[in-house]
Amino acid sequence: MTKLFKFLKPYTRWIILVLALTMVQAFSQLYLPDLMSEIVDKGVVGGDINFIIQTGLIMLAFSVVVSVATIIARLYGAKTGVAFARDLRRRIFVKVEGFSLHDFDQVGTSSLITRTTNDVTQVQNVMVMILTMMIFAPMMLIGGLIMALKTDIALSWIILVAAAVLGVVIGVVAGRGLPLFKSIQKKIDKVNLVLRESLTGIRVIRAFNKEKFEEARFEEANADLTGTSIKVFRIMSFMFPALMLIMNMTTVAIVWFGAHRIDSGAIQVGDMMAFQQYVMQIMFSIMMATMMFVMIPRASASAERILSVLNIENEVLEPKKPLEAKGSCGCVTFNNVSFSYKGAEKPVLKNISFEAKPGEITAIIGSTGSGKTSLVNLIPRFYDVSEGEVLVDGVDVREQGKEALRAKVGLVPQKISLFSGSIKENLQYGKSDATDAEVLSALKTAQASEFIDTLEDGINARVEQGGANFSGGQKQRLSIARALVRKPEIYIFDDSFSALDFKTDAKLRSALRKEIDHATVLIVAQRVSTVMNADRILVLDQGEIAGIGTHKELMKTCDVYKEIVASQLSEEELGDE
Ligand code: TTP
Ligand code: MG
Repeated sequence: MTKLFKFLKPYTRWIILVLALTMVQAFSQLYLPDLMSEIVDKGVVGGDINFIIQTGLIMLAFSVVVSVATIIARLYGAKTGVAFARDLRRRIFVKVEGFSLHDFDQVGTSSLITRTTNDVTQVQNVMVMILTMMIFAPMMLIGGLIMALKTDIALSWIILVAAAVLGVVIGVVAGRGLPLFKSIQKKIDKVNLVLRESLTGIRVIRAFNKEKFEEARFEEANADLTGTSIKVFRIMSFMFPALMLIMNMTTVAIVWFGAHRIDSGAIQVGDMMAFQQYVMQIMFSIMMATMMFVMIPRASASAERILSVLNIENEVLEPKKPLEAKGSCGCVTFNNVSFSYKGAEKPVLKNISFEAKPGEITAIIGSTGSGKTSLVNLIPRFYDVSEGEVLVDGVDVREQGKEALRAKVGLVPQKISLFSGSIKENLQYGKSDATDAEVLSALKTAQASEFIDTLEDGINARVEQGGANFSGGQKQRLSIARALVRKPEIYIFDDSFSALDFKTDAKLRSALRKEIDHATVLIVAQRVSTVMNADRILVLDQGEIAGIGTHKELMKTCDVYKEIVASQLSEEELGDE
């Protein structure tokens, strides 16, 4: 928790203001019982009506000061806490945006969401409490003690007894409640996880008739959270009445023993009343401190969860001095690249060396799981290589600025993601200032014009979240158009033609050839027909290169390739070649 305090720095001025106002508030409140005791002793007992009115007016003025100070202090305390939470959320978001894909897996998406929302709110609430109460309570405690002792030392044993009883009650309650508070956050995570999975997987759940199963799973997580929360509140509900009881017993004790002191002439009636008010202030500040004890551990659990996100060392670091690649032709070179996912036993890619040049199409083919996606993900540096190097324009990708590097790459990922908005907005993800003409031309090359012409709103038609209102092949073409609009030097198509029928596939590739003849093109595919005409075909087999060459060359030399071909093409098609 304390580690998060450094993020409060921009609000130092507000915090100083809150501190100053809290001091005014505390001093005024501590002075009030003193004035009141004078009214009782000198005014009421002495029968001096003018004194009562005068002192009464002073008390009124102090009360107004207290109220105004309290309102302003609370306002700025709350403002600080809320602004602090906003900054935290922003930090987490920016941090997460810079995550490598592996970092995401480490924390989990639903937990990231809980941490950015619920956990930050917990911390915010405590921060507001600290600013509005935590400073006030100790001041009142110490001030109240001094004033009470000044009023009557002989009665002060009552404070000791009351504080001891209070301490025991608080200790018991906090000891039982705190561990539960910590586990609540984890249970919220779990509810979020189940909810998220069932929302995103709703189609599969329906198709497999798993609604009941999912309901049961949600019910379990939900009941777990509810059970723990009820336990916590049950313990806490015991706390308040217990505290009230202690307070009231203390009052009775003061009146009882104070009456004896008055009787023997040791103190006056006003003194006893003032003493009683000071004791109440002391007890009240102890109660406030207790609330903090309850809230802080819960918030620390949240703070830890937030910090663990903020402290993740980004694996894919921005170089200190980014090198500018000389010239920008778009050459991609792999030199002896090996790569393994973190925690995996075997490397996914071993000793990969090849070169993809501008104006050429380099195709990558291989069975599923052979590492094709992993290979192309190394080019925009989603991951860093374990051994060897990946060069773009002759410079290691680790030496280049991430933004500059990625600006050179137009990626059509295997798993397509479209965003909610219009078609045009989605394409402008590739190039933010793309004009309608550019958008239309990219859609034409991607063979998407036909189906877009049938839409009423054309390129302004709506795209639902994740592109849910388009077919698989339509989404692929939109995703291709998004990369085309960018006009990068390097195009990467990761299995981007798989959902297209053969005719559209062929038409699209011939349009691409014309449109992007200057660029470096990498095509990942499963279909031999897609890669046959490439200038260079890379055959991947379990992460290793089984052969490199043109279709003709590979047919002679590479067994793995021959097998793939044999499984796909009929004899006549082969005869054409
Ligand atoms: P991929 O590189 O995804 O294999 P692929 O693209 O050739 O397969 P497909 O044709 O089906 O798209 O995966 C290679 C191996 O790496 C596979 O065993 C799974 C593993 N892997 C991970 O461990 N973590 C990951 O994030 C990915 C993408 C793959
Ligand atoms: Mg793949």
